[in-house]
Amino acid sequence: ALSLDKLNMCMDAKHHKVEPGPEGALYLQCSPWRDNACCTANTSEEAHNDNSYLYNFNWNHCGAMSSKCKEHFIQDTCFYECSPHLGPWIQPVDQSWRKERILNVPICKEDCERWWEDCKNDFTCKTDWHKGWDWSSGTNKCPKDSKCRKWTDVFATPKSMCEQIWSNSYIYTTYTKDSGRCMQLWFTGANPNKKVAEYYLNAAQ
Ligand code: FOL
Repeated sequence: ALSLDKLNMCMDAKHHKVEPGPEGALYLQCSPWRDNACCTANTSEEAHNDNSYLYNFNWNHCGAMSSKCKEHFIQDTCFYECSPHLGPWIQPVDQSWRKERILNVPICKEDCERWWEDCKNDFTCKTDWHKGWDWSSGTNKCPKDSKCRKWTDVFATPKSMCEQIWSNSYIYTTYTKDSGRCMQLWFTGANPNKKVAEYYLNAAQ
């Protein structure tokens, strides 16, 4: 948070750049952020790997995650690591691995719903993927007191998934991608989220 410009800044977290800026090339699903990004090219490439060095996070903790579901987690990682327009939702946090987090970012209805739809035949053992894993092997495994369950038993609705999975990083909205009132994980061309951040920044005063 070296920058006072809430519309163009990077959070002080594990892999974020100090300031946003252009990256010559970002990898595959992160490429929409290449003109102005908080992630480096290396981070963007790692975002596409299982058990990547970013968080050693194991998507396959209840058997192999389907590729269509994983695609959304890769996109979420790109959004989280690369977005330069999250200023209105950046909060200080007392965690060993980061000093700032995002809280209640309004996610577009379609992005949340497609994510849930594409994961609904997968399995998981936890609602909050930020806390409470067994890390004794170096990667996250389901804790002893948990069981792998159908996605839809763990997350009954798209809203519950989007809000709970990263401990309220997102808030579900009924705004659609064309509304200018919600943040898009999936976009092509110019980043549509700057205008959304501008709206919420002004709405807050
Ligand atoms: N995506 C979004 N949208 N928001 C996020 O906050 C986010 N965070 C991550 C990835 N994508 C995100 C990072 N994920 C641990 C678990 C997950 C993780 C980072 C770290 C972890 O080490 N959990 C420990 C507790 C650590 C602590 O809080 O001190 C655990 O108990 O499982």
